Amino acid sequence: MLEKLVIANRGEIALRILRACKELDIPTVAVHSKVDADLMHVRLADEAVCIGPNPSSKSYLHIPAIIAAAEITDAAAIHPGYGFLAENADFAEQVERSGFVFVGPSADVIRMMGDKVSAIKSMQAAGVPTVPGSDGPITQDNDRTLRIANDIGYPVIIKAAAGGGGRGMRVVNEESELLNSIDLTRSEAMAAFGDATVYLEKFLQNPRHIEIQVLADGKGHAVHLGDRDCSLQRRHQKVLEEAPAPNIDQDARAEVAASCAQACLDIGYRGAGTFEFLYEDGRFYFIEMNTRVQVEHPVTEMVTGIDIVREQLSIAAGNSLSFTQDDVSITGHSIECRINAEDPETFMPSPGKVEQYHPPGGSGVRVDSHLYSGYSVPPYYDSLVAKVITTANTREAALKRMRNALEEMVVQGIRTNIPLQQMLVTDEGFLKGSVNIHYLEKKLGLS
Ligand code: MV4
Repeated sequence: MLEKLVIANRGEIALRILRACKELDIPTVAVHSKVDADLMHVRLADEAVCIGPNPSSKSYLHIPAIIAAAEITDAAAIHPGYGFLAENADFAEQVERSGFVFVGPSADVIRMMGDKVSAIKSMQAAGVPTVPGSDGPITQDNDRTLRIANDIGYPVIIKAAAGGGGRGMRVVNEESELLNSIDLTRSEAMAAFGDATVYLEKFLQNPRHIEIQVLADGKGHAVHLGDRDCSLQRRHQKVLEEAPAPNIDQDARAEVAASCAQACLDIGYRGAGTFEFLYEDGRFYFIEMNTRVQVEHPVTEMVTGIDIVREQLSIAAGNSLSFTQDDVSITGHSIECRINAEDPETFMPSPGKVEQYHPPGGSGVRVDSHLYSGYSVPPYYDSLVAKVITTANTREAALKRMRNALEEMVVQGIRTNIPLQQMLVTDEGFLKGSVNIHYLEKKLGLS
């Protein structure tokens, strides 16, 4: 196993990684900004290094500081968690060049998936279904561009190759708007990413967001761990996720999941990964791949019994996958509610001191959180403070457990979105299953 691990992250995921290390007897190094000295995982880690001031640009995003921390503590590996540097190919490259193991895929694969055009190309080559589109960058040849859009059929969506996660996109409803919209999207992409490359896709009007979790060892073995439904989102921030996705066509599901595992082998994928799809009218359309562990990984863990972070560490240590696809089965249903330090009505961040914290518990209830009574949520970072995950034999029973868990949970001193989550898990449309990506924003717009 790895001899010592730097946890290059903060909050709940840093604690999640620390707990996996403790199970595997891997010594840990917490790296943190000034204000984060009293984070739960910093207290529990074997060693801690302050890597800089509070702004993440000077701490959690500062590559030399993180690599220096690995050097002075004589660590073997670095786990990036999610966000921050997790999908930064240059970081992965510098980590490996400095002689450390990066817990994730190779820098080349991260780079390939970071460029959405090359990601889509590699998926098409591997037999993963994609959205009808330009199959490559839009060129200066406007006649060609107009022809491609006509072939796809309006509405189309223009996306920046360097974008992703909802950044750098524009929907075009008719031909007369196309070329101007491409110019605008190009300028925005250049300003935001330093890369003006854009491509076209058919715009799907009411899809669901379904993703498939994979694990691969980079040694010829890859498995999928089934799907998750992440359609409940607001401004590209997921709010509630579940596994498995309810009401999915069984043949389409099995076929797309198998194609994801195969794609991992084709591209030489190593580690945990997620294939993001839009799902509409019983069909899957690949849009992006995430090369990191995701916030919502626990729902997959709960229905497969597989510890995804433990597997990430094992793969990074050079081990082959210890199980095959036949060993993976989906049992029951799991739901995750993200608890954010934010105003439940305005969604404004609500940092401050947590005067009282009482997590829910009982059978089928898991809470991934770094909170404790007396902890101060700093204003500098993401507002996620807890994930409540409930699991049961059926979706209905998991939802019942979630309603009870949210009722039991106490977070005083700061505002949280618990009231929003309580509304969601009693919402009639959501309870039926299969809401689309616009459902939550529409509901909030009406209320
Ligand atoms: C789309 C789409 C409709 N059609 N692509 C937004 C985030 C990024 N990952 C891709 N996104 C979308 N791509 C086509 N061809 C609609 C979205 C989209 C979306 C996707 C997933 C989850 C939430 C979303 C919210 C708005 C738009």
